[in-house]
Amino acid sequence: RHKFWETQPVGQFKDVGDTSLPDGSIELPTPLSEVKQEPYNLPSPYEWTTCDMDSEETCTEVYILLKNNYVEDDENLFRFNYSKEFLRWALRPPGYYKSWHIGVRAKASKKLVAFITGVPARIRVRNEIVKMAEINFLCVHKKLRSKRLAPVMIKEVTRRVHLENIWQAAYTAGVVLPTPITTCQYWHRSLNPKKLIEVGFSRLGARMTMSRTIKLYKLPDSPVTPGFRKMELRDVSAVTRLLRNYLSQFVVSPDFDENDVQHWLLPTEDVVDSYLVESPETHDITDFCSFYTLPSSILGNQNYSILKAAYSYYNVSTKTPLLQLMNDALIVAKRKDFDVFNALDVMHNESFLKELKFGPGDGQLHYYLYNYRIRNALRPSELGLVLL
Ligand code: YNC
Ligand code: MG
Repeated sequence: RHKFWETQPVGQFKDVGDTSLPDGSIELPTPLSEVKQEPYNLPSPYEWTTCDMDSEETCTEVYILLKNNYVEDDENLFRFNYSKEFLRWALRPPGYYKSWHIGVRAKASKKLVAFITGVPARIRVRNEIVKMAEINFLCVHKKLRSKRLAPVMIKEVTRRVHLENIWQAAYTAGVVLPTPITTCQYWHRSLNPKKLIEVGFSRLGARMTMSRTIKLYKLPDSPVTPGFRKMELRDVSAVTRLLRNYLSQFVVSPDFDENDVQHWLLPTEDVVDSYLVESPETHDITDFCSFYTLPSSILGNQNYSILKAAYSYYNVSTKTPLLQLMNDALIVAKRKDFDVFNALDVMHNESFLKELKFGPGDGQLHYYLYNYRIRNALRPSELGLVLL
């Protein structure tokens, strides 16, 4: 069934429910001298390239490849349109390896036709902190699909991760592979319902008019929580403490230090937004919320070409009710002109989705670990990890 994945150190479907297999590494690391030193072979018209994301020209090539060939929804109405700034942010976290930003070019034209990336991360699984690669942006040009290029790209990124003495990875996909650690659902909160309906993202509810729908999703002009403000550089240590403490309750989560928080959560214009609640009395940082900016191209609509979407990232409430905190996040996202606010049913998100008028999406997001077995799949609420 899965000619490639059956050969890989991942939980296999045949082993689901087998309690004799231990949790943790599936294969032991090999000495670095035994890691294959040369790249895997590509079909002869193609060659490997390492993509230098500092280069404006290379970043533009990657941007264009993904803009035209990356993930679409089931009905092919929308395609992710990650911005160049976003790609630079996503691919250059603390300690990143340029060698993990892997492209494939046509030898003749030098055109970029495929891409896959990894970035390093420390991921905690129960009590163990594991150095991993987060694998993302696997993309093969539409004209080169179904030629088994993806397995070669996955093997090559694996080889380059092994060369850095890292033996585990985390990734998400919309497709079912052997075997998910959990399966999540996206929920969508309309901010601009008229546009969402016009472009086919959502439908007018039964017995609803457009004006009733607009009224249903109306939000206040500004956040209601006293002390709610944008995160700043001076907040990094307080946010790190708050977030580390919060994430420790989940079975799988990133192990963020201050450098990671500065990179992943300090606001970057049109990439990531973070807000916190500073107690007006004690000046303690008690609550935190964040979202990233990921527009989608709208395929074949006369009036609109871009859907501006915010994606819930990491949120922590200790004093402000999570419902109120997330409503304030919706308010600032609306003020920033987002059309929709998306959230997975991970962490404590279930507790606000229905009340804040999110609706369930179609399509699921499966989370995977490479070379790390977890015997029993998690509930989405046990997962404290959001990948981009
Ligand atoms: C996928 N998304 O099952 P079997 S997500 C992993 N992730 O293998 P071919 C995938 N594997 O079943 P195509 C996959 N999609 O025979 C397909 N596969 O064992 C498997 N789409 O290869 C598939 N981006 O080259 C099958 O297929 C084999 O030409 C078939 O290429 C696939 O970034 C793809 O959705 C996805 O660009 C590149 O369809 C192409 O169809 C495409 O014949 C649109 O491949 C964009 C899209 C995927 C987004 C993502 C995470 C990727 C994770 C990869 C796995 C990482 C493992 C860990 C490595 C480091 C380890 C260490 C240490
Ligand atoms: Mg292919």
